[in-house]
Amino acid sequence: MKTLRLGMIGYGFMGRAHSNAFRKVGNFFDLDHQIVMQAACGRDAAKVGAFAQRWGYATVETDWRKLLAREDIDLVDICAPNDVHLEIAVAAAKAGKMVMCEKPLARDGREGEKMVKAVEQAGVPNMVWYNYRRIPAVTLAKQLIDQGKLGRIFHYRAKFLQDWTINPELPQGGAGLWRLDAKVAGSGVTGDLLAHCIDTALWLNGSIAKVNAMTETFVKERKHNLTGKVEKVGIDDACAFLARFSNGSLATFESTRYARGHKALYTFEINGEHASIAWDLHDLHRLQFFDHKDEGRLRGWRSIHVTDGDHPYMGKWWVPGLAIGYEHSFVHQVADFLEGLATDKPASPTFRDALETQYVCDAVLKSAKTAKWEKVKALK
Ligand code: SOE
Repeated sequence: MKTLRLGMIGYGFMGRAHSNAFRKVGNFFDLDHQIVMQAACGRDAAKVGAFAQRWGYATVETDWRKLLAREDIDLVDICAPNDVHLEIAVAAAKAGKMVMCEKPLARDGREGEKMVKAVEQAGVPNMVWYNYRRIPAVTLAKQLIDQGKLGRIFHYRAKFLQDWTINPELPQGGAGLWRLDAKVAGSGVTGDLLAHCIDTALWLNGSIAKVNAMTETFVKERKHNLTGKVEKVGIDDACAFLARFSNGSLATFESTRYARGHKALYTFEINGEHASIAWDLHDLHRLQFFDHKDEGRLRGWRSIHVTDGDHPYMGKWWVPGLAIGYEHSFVHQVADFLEGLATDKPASPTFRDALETQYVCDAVLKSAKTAKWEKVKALK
């Protein structure tokens, strides 16, 4: 078995989700590579030290440049805020490291293009963590669509609703709240939440040709944690957009952090000529399926409990009927990345695949400004 020595950059929510995946993957999947938890990197020595101890990293770095200079690191995982993805990824590629990067790839398409160029010129394996693709029910949706069970697709409808920023006293910036700081995050719900919906949509239904969007910033000013001053809020708190896919289907996408009562309600529904499917993150192991080809008297929405041995990924886990959860989507992502290394067929989304999501986000934010339909830049 080959070893793959991991250097993790960042120790927040995603640092934990990814570390958990790297630790578990070898217990459940048959792989050619064994992950070695080699180093954790973060600016706060005490915090990153405690993180490294908890998750089993052998060493600690407080400067990512030092981590990249080390010869005992093969794979770098970027779990730091969006504004440093570009710089770290380009340097990691130049240092010949494999690179995994938390979503969104970058703050915008321009940054994303530089990242794609860097990993492709260096020829290093790369991947972006759009984890929801790898929830078994979502992967099953992909299989059903690819098998032609839905036929021609007419409609795609997606939402990602949260409610954690309604309080106007919530500050922006700094640890945990950089998502509210446009300079760091790039955008608000568009890059943070709709990016997930867009990634899944591109994967399930192909490219998006054009969009027409509206955004709103409900709380215009917030105290900034780093400067201590009340500053203008630059992110979109809510965004809704219409889209036309290249296959002719019509779509609506909506995301907000102001939907009181919803914590992380990601849902999508797809209506095709023969069948429809629907999925809901709050009930993530179920896929709703309606098949018009069923005998008329028995026709109806069926709720498939995606936990059987022949469902995607499920044969690797417990016994039929026992559900898995959110964290497993990350384990699946590592398993697929390693499978991609072993077979030389890179697992998706690579940086280049994820750049397409970035282009859609750019068009959405542009349309919200121009109040016009905007074309999505085509991925080369
Ligand atoms: C924001 O609250 C957030 O944590 C996103 O950043 C994640 O990508 C999403 O999966 C859950 O919500």
